[in-house]
Amino acid sequence: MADDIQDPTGRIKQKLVDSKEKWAREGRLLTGETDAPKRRRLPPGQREVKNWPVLDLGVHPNVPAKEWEMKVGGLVESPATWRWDDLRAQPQVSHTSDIHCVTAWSRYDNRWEGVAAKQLLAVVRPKPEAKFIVFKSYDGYSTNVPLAHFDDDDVLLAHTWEGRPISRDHGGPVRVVIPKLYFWKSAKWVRHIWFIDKDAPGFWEVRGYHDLGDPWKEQRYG
Ligand SMILES: Nc1nc2c(c(=O)[nH]1)N[C@H]1C(S)=C(S)[C@@H](COP(=O)(O)O)O[C@H]1N2
Ligand SMILES: [Mo]
Repeated sequence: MADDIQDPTGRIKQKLVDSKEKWAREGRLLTGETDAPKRRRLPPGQREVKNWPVLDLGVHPNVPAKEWEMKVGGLVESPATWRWDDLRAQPQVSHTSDIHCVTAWSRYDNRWEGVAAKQLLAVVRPKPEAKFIVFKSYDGYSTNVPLAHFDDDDVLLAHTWEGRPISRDHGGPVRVVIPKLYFWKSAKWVRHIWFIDKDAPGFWEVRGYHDLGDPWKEQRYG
């Protein structure tokens, strides 16, 4: 497997990328209900689905669990490289949460199992100047979040969904799950977790998507 993350734009579905950039320019799907109360389970402009759509750049990297390797570094006291056995040797947690995709579907009650983000943070210990995280994936995808949004009880490095290993098309063997943000922030096939002091927009963020992506504030586009 190539060691460098390649710019994915040569291999991805360019038409899909173009049409999503167009959506961002036009503000497609925006309702303007930015003050939707949290007591309503469905964020503004979303509809509930019972299936689980697959959304990505069209490249599904084949990363067998035994070959998966994740580097965690940047502004941390104790950089780490986790392979599958290292991940499984960490304390395992289960958490049930809703998925909210920017393309307007939401899926309730997904039971994830994996390692809590808070556990990873306890292991690598971010330095005080670390304020943001960039995730990089085996398909070349990247996405960014403020450290404060990763440091939450419902955030997981997940390997299991509904009691079964996460399938390759949904980002197995290991994906990030950040339920309080739109699902494009949840990197599939996660490969690097990098702690940085200044924000660095990822694949969709540089193509017109919102930098934070809070579904309750309908932060679809930036
Ligand atoms: N590595 C990687 N992660 C990714 C993506 C991607 O293209 N590559 N797409 C994002 C987007 S836009 C969405 S909506 C979700 C979709 O996850 P799913 O296919 O499991 O529903 O993955 C996110 N994580
Ligand atoms: Mo998405």
